[in-house]
Amino acid sequence: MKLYSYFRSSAAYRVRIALNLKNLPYEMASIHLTKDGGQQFKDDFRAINPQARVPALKLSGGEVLTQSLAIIAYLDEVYPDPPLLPVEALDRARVRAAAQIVACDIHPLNNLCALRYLKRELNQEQPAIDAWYHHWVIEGFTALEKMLSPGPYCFGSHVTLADVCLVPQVFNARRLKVPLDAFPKIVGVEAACLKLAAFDKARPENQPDAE
Ligand SMILES: N[C@@H](CCC(=O)N[C@@H](CS)C(=O)NCC(=O)O)C(=O)O
Repeated sequence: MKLYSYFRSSAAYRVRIALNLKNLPYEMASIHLTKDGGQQFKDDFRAINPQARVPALKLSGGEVLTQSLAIIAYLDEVYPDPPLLPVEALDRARVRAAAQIVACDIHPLNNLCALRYLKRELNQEQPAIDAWYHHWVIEGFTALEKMLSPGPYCFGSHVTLADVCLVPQVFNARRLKVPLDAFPKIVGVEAACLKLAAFDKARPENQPDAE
């Protein structure tokens, strides 16, 4: 398999974690999201993902999957060991809700293209953009902090999709200097996850394209 990734992309980070948890070997193609005006916009990458975003995962048969949650769901269905969702429907719904706070409610508002739009099209200054960024992380993390029952992972002693989504979002929050003192459970989950090789290997700073 070939993963189109960028070291700092938190959506690609999710997929790297899932691939590692499932012990699946993959090669990596780095798509630099800012160099040359953004390599994601080049025709050769648009041919792989018309949405011009990472991650994309090319399977050994040549099919390409996009959208991190869809890729991770595919991996979980085809390579079920270890599972990324609990057995019970109610528990699954809780895990998915936590994952979706990150993937649907925080990340899209703070994504590179959204921030670029605020700056270029809406002429916002950097302090306003930073305030926007912090606002959506804090709003989402405040809810998540109440929903998690760490032990030591988001929902107990098994890593789930919620952890796979949360750890990259915490990385982003730290990078943009969002204060995390109000979120001890989230910070604790991050610490527990990063002790696992699958998470550690997936960290942005451990990628071949890290800067
Ligand atoms: N919902 C998508 C988000 C993918 C996404 O937006 N990736 C970002 C990096 S984290 C990207 O490629 N951005 C390119 C851009 O903003 O131009 C997913 O989960 O895969």
